Amino acid sequence: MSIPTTPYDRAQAVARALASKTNAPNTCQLWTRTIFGAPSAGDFDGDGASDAEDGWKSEPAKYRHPGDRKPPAGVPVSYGGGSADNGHRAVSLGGGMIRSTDANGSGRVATVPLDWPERAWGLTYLGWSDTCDGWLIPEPFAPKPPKPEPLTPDQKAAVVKRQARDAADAGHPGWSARLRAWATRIGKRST
Ligand SMILES: [Ca+2]
Repeated sequence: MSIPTTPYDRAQAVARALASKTNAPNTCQLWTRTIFGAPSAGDFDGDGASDAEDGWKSEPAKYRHPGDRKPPAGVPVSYGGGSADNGHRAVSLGGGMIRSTDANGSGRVATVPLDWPERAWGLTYLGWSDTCDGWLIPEPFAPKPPKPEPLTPDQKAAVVKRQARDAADAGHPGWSARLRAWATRIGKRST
């Protein structure tokens, strides 16, 4: 079974979160899902409010990491509770830091520690998820070192011929002759 993926991967989400400086007050869930390009979770739990707690509850159980205080960079972190029981959502930057709405005063996005919403707002950390509102956040592809192209028989033969010349120059005629014979055998493989 495959699930939809968000248009922004974890690395892009971090960059987008860092670039965001202001927010409409009290729109943490909207801000967070916009960072990932994820859809609305709506009033998932049916309590009459569409808020951050709906976002957390909408994440598939297998993609939730309840209580894990070491979220990777570029995933949503969720908090429960608060005066209106709306909870809170923010974007993990890794290293125990998050990018959060209203964290530098109302309407101002700021980088704060993971437990800041708990200490400042009395919320309870719920965990992080690989998904945002049910959409999987892709991990960026790690750059792979380019694979060297295999040498053709002609190229291999040229390398061995060069070694044969070097051996001759170094005063090893017997070894040079063996290398030349080897180069000839390799060269015959080319088509
Ligand atoms: Ca709700």
